Amino acid sequence: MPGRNVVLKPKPETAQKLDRPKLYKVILNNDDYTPREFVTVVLKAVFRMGEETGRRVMLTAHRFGSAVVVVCQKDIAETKAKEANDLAKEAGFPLLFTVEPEE
Ligand code: TYC
Repeated sequence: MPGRNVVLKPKPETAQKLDRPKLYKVILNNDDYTPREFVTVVLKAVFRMGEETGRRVMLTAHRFGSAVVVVCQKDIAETKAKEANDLAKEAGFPLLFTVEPEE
């Protein structure tokens, strides 16, 4: 019978499960001054969203105060948030993206 003589070795004590990297949220924060269209442009340019998704996320932040843009590894989340904040600063708007750990 195939497989009959297979010996199943127990995992060595030292074999450790690799922890999944902790995930972080990039949060889009609402403000009263940044034009809606500019927020959508930034979401499209930095987070590769299409027009419809960008507008939906922008409107979520506009209506509820904030919106989760993406959940990813810490370094990526921080790089993206900085890129987006830099675009806002360059354009003279107070638009703010923040990063926080996912529960
Ligand atoms: N509230 C802004 C306005 O009315 C638009 C806006 C939406 C700004 C979402 C920031 O994250 C934001 N012009």
